[in-house]
Amino acid sequence: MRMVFAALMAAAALTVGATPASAAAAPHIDAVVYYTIYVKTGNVGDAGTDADVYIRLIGSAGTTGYIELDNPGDDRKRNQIDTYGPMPLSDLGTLREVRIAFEPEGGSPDWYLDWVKVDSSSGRSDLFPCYCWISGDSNTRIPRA
Ligand SMILES: [Ca+2]
Ligand SMILES: [Ca+2]
Repeated sequence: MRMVFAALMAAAALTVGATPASAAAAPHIDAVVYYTIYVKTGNVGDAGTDADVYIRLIGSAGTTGYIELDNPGDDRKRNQIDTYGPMPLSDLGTLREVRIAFEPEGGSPDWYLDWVKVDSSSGRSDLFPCYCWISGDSNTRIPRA
């Protein structure tokens, strides 16, 4: 497992090094990357929710805490895409997965999540497909496509 991990890290380093935006950037220490998170609620009956939702981004170079996904107005209505950010974070490297922490609220709290997409100012766009119901006090792991 260690060797596999080392190989993945080496591949990630090569990928980062080959990215024009990264090559053009000044010193990489304390580099800030802006992340935009898109969340698509499914188009099936009762897909929407008033639950509290938090996301954690897990990358090869860092992991965030749980970030609340709450815009002004009604989030996570049926067939709606909610956009959060852009938010400045330290560079997470290659995103591996996201975690969705869920706290039920309101009527019909179960949520049908189609997918999460994360774009970054370093030029990456990563998709995390779920196509699943999220319910109860839960923490759901969604690997990158
Ligand atoms: Ca619902
Ligand atoms: Ca809201």
